[in-house]
Amino acid sequence: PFLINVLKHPEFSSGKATTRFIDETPELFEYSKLRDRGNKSLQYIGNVTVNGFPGIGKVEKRAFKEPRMPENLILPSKDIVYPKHILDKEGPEAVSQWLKEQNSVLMTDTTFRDAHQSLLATRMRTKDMLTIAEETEKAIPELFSVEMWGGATFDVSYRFLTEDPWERLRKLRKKMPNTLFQMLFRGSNGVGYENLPDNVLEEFIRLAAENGIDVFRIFDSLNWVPQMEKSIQYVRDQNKIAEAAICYTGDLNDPSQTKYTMDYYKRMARELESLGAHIIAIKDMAGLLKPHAAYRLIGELKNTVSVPIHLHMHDTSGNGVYTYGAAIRAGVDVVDVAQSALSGKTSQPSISSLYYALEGTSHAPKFNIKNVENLSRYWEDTRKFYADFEEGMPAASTEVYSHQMPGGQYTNLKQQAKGVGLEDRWDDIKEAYTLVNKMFGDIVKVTPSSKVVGDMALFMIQNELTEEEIFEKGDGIDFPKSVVSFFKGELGIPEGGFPERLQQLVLKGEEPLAKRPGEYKKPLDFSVIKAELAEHLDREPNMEEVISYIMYPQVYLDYTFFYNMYGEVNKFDTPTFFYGVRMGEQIEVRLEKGKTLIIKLIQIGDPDLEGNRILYFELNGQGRQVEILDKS
Ligand code: 3PY
Ligand code: ZN
Repeated sequence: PFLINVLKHPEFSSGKATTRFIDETPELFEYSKLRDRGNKSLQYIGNVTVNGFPGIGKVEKRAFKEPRMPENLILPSKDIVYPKHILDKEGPEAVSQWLKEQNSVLMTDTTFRDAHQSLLATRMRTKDMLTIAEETEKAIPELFSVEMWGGATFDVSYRFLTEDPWERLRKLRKKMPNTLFQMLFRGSNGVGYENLPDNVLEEFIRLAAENGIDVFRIFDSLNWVPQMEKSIQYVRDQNKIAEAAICYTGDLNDPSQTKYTMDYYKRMARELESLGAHIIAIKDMAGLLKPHAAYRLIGELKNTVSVPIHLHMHDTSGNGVYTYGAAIRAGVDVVDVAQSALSGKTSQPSISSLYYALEGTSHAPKFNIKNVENLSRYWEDTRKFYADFEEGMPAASTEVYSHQMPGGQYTNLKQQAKGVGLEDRWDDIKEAYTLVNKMFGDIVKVTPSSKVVGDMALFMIQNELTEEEIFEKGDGIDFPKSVVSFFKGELGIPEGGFPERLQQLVLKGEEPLAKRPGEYKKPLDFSVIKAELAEHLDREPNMEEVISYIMYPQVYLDYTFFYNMYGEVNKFDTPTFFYGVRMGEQIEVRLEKGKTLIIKLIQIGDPDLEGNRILYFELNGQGRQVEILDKS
């Protein structure tokens, strides 16, 4: 391509070029770079057009309309208090204090994280968030925070979206400078599924804070406080808000409950407060907290600790707004909600439903509801781009009170089941999930412990194993890797310990860990890993890249490979990213200011003997061909 640029350059073709022509004409490199970017884009678009997108497969691209942007927003008044400003000026304790002084209930908007993790298998792209980011801050400046990072989004960005999650954070931060950014942090598992050395946790938290995270919701998947202690300290060291979460499970109203009792939650809240939590969260990841239980729990916690209480729940059962109402009457300080068009079912309750439910009461939120409704139209339209990831439940279902599956796991486990050809056995899988929880001694189920239960349930269905058979033939059974790791104590220790007989069958003589898993892990030498990654990348990586590589080595390398092959696929509009282009369709890709690719598909050739097809495009008015292997 470089030579072609030289030949085409007007100065060259006019015959006036000297030997120093190439050195003195840097725009040739620009042409060649742009040409390369164009080629990569055509390769990507050609490939999804012919072969489809992973998880969707090859489907005809539908006609999508441009999402409606909010109109006539009422802008924030001058005297609005942004908790972000309090944090930046006065520190996290001042935010805690401020929260407690508020009469109206505050809200965290989860649309950018948990809502799409729970409804759309975490596939929301940064581009679709950036489009609405400024408007969100303008429309609802009264929010406590926006949850937009962590949980499964980190892994999924790299693995399925070919996006850098750090870039998502930085770009959103720029567009929403006055909003507290909140992330979900899996305690000693960081944003992964396995225990990390303490110095990795510390470095991750430092980088997350530096790139823009203000509130870290820290939980442990077994509610084991020793697994949360370090993370709380590291967040405090950064002068950011350490929100320590207690995962809610079981049913506080059930008189036969002996494990997850009021005393249990109060004891844990006290411990977390004494470790320096600025806020205590009740994290009801499955949506099991019933209204009356919420009223009792929040009331008791408010009398037990002096820090504010933040309630998170999923609306799976359909009782979410009722539960929030009860919690708000009991004095909860903040609740998690999602924009209406991405709320309900396995996601959070709707911000606007809750608004109207509280209207006229002393706790009513202060935001402008028309603004909120206006914003939701954007999400109504944008959600359609992701229709093929809507694997969730069609309507609210009270079955969740039995299977207790977290909202964030529902769509993902369904995808996992589909991956092993078990999508028709979904009802059996849910039943097996309930059974496995009982066999494991009734544990807290949230990433990664929920994944262990899910893996075991899939394993039992796949191998047609009953509970009795597990106990009879357990010695000869090769249990899934995550199950072995769990019984070894690599995720910590569940309340009440492990069920002994099953532990023996799974471990087959191996000794479980006697201490916190992190105690066995030596600090990683970042310079060694940096050098190793530099070899792979052929350049010096930054610390964000090093940390990503530590947490997800293969996923990260695959991402860089894919990125080198296809370039900035994050610049494509979402329908093009998932479905490619239709014959004759013209799309625009704005690479940067003044550099736009205009792409039109002209023709798809028949496959040759190896299955390769030639696709004919117009790229900025010029004919281009790419060869794509048809994998069908
Ligand atoms: C996650 O860890 O990703 C969760 O959403 C847990 O609820
Ligand atoms: Zn959640």
